[in-house]
Amino acid sequence: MSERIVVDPVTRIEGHLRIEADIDNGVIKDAFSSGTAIRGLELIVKDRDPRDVWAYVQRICGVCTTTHALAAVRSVEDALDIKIPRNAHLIREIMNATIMLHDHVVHFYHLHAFDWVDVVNALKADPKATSTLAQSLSKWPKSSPGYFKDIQDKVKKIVDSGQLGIFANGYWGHPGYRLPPEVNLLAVAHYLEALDWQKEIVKIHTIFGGKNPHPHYLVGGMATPIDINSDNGIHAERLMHVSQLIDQAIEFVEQVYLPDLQAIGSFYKDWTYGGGLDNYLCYGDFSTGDIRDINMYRMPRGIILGGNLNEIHDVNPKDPEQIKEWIDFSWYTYDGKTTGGRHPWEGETTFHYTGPKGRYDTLNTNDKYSWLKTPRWKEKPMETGPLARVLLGYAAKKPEFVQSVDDSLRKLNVPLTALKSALGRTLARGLEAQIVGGWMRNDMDELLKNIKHGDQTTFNKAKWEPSTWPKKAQGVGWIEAPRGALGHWINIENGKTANYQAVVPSTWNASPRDGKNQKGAYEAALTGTPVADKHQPLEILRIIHSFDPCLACAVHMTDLQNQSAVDIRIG
Ligand code: NFE
Ligand code: MG
Repeated sequence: MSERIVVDPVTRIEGHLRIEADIDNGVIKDAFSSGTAIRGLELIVKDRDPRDVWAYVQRICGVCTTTHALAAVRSVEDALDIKIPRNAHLIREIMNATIMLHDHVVHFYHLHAFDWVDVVNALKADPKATSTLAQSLSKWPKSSPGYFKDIQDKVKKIVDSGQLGIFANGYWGHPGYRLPPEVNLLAVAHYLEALDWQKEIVKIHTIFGGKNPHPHYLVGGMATPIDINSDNGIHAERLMHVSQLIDQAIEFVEQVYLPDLQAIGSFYKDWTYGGGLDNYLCYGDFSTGDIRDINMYRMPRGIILGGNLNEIHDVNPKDPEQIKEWIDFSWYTYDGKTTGGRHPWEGETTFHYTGPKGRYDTLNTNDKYSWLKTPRWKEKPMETGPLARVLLGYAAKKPEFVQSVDDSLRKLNVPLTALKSALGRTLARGLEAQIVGGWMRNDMDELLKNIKHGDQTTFNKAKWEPSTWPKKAQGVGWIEAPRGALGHWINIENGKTANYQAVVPSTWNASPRDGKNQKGAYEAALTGTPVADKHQPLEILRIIHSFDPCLACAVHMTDLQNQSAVDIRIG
């Protein structure tokens, strides 16, 4: 007899995620991922000016705070065949790289590390031994015994107060924690340092996009002008500031984040759970040429099926036979029907809530059970995100990916298959942060060179006026966001937005079953995992957090009549 356990809400994520898992003899036999709250913005942009859409849909999420705006401007520029100036392209690349690094570091330290790191156990560490360990791992200067003693005192004060504050509600002392006290203390110190670091790197957004969260974009380029001799816009001093911030960001990734991943990972090598589907999807991104030239992508593009790295299948978001969102287990209808799949250009956002009313124990997972739709590639479930990108980059034999993966696997002394796990996904995030950091440096150098040669252009106004547009147009804007492949599909009619659909990385990964009863990526990753203590399901958090869920992104639709659809109580 299996027993169903419920984790709701999953914390240290964005949005509302509920996991139900059937446990039999201490092992997860089946799992269900449900988005329990609705919000969002696909309907809001209907009939609006396509040039304004980015500003609305950017508000889908404040975590991947730049990605939806970028996907939106790309979708409109694709529909209207608008080319943007080189400088605007470079600035967008740098801004996308900025969110990638910011998000990965924040995810690791602030949202995920405590699934592996026991804060309370850090009190047992010897600060001197911690210092010796830190100096053996990296040349990062903050590593003296006194420094770690201070951190320990700080943590002790918090623990003694009985109010753990930011450390409250952890499963401290759980047998699943395996790090020696010194590694725990090192990670806690870097948790606190990363809090400071993350507020610095986002200044790149404030300089290029005016603010963060939600920096400004523009269809046809970027909104903030470059004028190196002025006091406004992007002048010389600000460009130097960006340059410095990029160097500092790369330094932190290389001297703190990556060594920590290696140090922590080495103690969990045999905890190999959380792999899952073995199908991986990437749209590709970070073009060194025009953004619609897929041959110039630095980030890989394609599909891996069944873990076969010897064959990469093409992915085309415009092909109606490739990408469809299914609703068989989602609280929606298509044209009055409760099942079926649609390509996003034909997509529809109509609610059909059939779940429990009021308080409930478990969901009826034999029927619709989530506000997320179910995206599938050729009717197959896919994992998207850092692990997908690193495996695709490896399969495509992109030198940076091959070198980075081989190096880190050698250091950990584990095979390539070890990447297909919760910890592998977490490591992949660090590896791509380093790779993307290098691209960001190159793009900034090219931008500085262009400006030095007198090119300050950031906006192409050739097709700004709707009178120059065709009566009907369709476009897709895709991007590799921190959590994976993101697509925005737009239909433009008579100068207005006729339909808009966003299919988001967390929608792929957190999706419920499809019409063929196939599991989504979270559900597959959980299945087969042993759970030591059903009252403290640390293993479930480890696996789910390794995807860095964002349910705000994944369920971006809203009830325009303000009707209550579901009652949620927390605590
Ligand atoms: Ni709200 Fe997002 C990212 C997007 S969702 S965080 O990354 O796009 O998966
Ligand atoms: Mg959507």
